[in-house]
Amino acid sequence: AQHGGVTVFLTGLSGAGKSTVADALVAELEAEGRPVTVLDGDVVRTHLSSELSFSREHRDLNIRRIGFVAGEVVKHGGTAVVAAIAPYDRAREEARELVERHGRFVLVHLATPLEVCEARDVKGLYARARSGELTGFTGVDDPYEPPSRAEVVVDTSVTPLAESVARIRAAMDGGTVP
Ligand code: GGZ
Repeated sequence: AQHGGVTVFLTGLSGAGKSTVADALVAELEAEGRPVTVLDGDVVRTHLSSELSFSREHRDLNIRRIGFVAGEVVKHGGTAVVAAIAPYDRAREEARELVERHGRFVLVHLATPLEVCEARDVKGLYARARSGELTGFTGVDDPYEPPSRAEVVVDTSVTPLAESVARIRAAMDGGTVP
């Protein structure tokens, strides 16, 4: 299928499955010969936002930077996949505006329940947040605002990975010339 630039923006709590879904989506796109720019929160915070904390101001600045880079990719007809907590609706909508000047924006809310994310606790961060060793952790003592408008909503505790990817692909392809 022919396609213009598009950004898929995965938002959700730590442990919601953002990186897992992003990896599977990226693998599928690359297998089709479609190069992808991946902007994973963890990696961005190492290379592009290393000086930033997890204050609201810094989280918003992080998402603004990601939105700008994604917009540049989309401007040139590329595909960007973002995986970031992005807890504030206004910052996500700002990213949408930066991208939609140049192409399509697909917001995917990974709405996996907090209890499930916490039970997974891949990096032990929820345990550290509950014990008070780590403060300002999203979902524990820092807010997560659910998206006011998301093109796709997926709970990874009930939806199989392949189905999540298929639903995102359908949203990405919607409106393009076959
Ligand atoms: C949330 C935190 C925090 C706090 C460290 N709150 O699951 P992870 O570990 O591997 O990914 C999370 C990552 C969040 O970075 P983002 O750039 O996606 O956040 S934001 O969009 O809000 O800017 C988590 C880890 O960093 N981490 N401290 N206090 N997540």
